[in-house]
Amino acid sequence: MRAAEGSNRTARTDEAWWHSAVVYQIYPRSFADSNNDGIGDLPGIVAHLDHIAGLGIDVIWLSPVYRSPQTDNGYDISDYQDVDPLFGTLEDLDVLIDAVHARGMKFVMDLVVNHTSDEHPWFVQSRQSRTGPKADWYFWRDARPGTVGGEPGSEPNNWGSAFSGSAWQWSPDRGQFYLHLFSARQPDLNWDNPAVRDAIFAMMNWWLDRGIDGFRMDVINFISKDPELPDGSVTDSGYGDGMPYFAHGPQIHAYLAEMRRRVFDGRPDTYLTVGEMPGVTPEQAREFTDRVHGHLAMVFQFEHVSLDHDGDKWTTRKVTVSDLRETLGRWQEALADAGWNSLYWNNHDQPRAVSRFGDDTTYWRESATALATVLHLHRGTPYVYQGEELGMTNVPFDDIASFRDVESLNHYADQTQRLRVEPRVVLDALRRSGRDNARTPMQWTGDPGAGFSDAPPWIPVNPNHCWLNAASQVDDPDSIYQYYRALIALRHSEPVVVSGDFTLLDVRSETVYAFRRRLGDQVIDVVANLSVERVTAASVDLGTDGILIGNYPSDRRLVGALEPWEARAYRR
Ligand code: TEU
Ligand code: CA
Repeated sequence: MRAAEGSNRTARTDEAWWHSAVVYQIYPRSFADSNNDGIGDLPGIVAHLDHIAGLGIDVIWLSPVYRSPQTDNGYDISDYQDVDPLFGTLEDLDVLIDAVHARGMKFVMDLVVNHTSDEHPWFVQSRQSRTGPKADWYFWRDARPGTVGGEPGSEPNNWGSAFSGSAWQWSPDRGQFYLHLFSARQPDLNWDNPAVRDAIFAMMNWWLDRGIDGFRMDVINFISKDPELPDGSVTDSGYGDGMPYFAHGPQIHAYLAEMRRRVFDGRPDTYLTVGEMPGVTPEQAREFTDRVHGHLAMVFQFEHVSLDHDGDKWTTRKVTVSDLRETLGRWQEALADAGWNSLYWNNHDQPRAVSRFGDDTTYWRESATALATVLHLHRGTPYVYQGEELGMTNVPFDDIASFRDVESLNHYADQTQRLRVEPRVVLDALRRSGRDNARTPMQWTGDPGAGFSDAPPWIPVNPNHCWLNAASQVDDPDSIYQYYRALIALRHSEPVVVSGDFTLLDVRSETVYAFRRRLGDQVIDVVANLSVERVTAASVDLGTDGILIGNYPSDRRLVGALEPWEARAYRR
């Protein structure tokens, strides 16, 4: 860790609290198991809160712990106002919320209201009758005219599900199909029904009254669909792409504005709200996150995490530094004077960034810290996904039996059975892009269970835990953990990091990512060599003075050149 001590220059007063915050995402199944059933839980999180507080984190985002049959690991909820016994009780959650607040951190829950579980009483009732109380709380449609309901080709339209297969499931009880953009056990809610919105806003208010500080909102830009539900253009999957008809639908602004009005506006505090929005553009994000006219504090966009494939996540494509510069730079520019960016490399749906964009072998530490330097010094709110602060990597699963994720298992079945693709070919894709890469148990120690559990874990531990773990890093000044701590401290001590404008610096290099942050007379230059070659960078002073933070020891820094995966931030 090489950081100059903080200055007490003040940030701009109109900054929202989350502008200077750093968020830590917890995936509860994989964080810490306190009762040795091999599955992470709430008391396990409480027991490790100091690891997170030790980083200087301001906000914890907890992925779903609500009652759920766990088809999609909790993103399929059967009771929004109760905790699944797997994770504990509502009382356990209150203890966690209090423990987080006692450490000066805020607590954000995951809101999954584009769909419920098919075990949610709302759906159970809705399926029972076409005229019952919840009859149109979901998207029910008759079979395509002239077809036999339930037969292939009888689906109301040709949309494909994100988890392979059709987006429609036949229900013999009701004699109709219901829509599910994700698994068949995640039926989409019909937000066009005001009673659905009433129930959801009441539930959100119930949670805010329990003392949480905001929501991360799951695929929130999918809640308004084109009422015609027209066919989409057919893709390689053989199904139609429904995105143009269910992303940013006709009522999206009306429903989010109603949410803001009926849940957040009347309250004294301000809440962190981040909307996950696949397919959102910078222009749309600017509108959604405008401080005055917008509805959300920020959104999660997907452009930079889609650079290494051609739209189908199971394909692969080389990512260049200029791709990253171009994409992230465009988002910085678009939200420079209105709206606000979220900043992330990792989450529970993405493979580990150090393996994906970095080098998880020779330059593991350097690439993990270089990527972190670039991300954390951009303008926006950084998110750290559990294990990222340790440099956790993708996992070399060599057998389909090790995988757990419904998206990956459905894809494997679909490719090997329907298209007769070689299993090892599909396994390659799962190893590279599968979500289980992010979901292996947190590596606390080098012990057999990685300090996660003494019981066999629900998903295998990454074998590299024997050397890659928290115990070997938290007290090591040169560790990735300590480097994240220093980066986060910079955001808290340097107003320019929070409020400074952003300018990409053209250093005429294929592999150097360089930019400037400026706030009045405060200027910081960030230069990062995202390659294994030593490089020089034109028109940027690479001296050894004024270095705020750098991931190479000072005695190894060259004047005028950057070592492989070296990153530096200069106060100019
Ligand atoms: O993810 C939505 C989403 O965009 C992802 O499904 C993405 O397309 C895919 O993971 C890329 O591989 C949210 C949650 O984050 C995810 O965990 C859930 O599975 C999904 O919604 C359904 O709730
Ligand atoms: Ca447990």
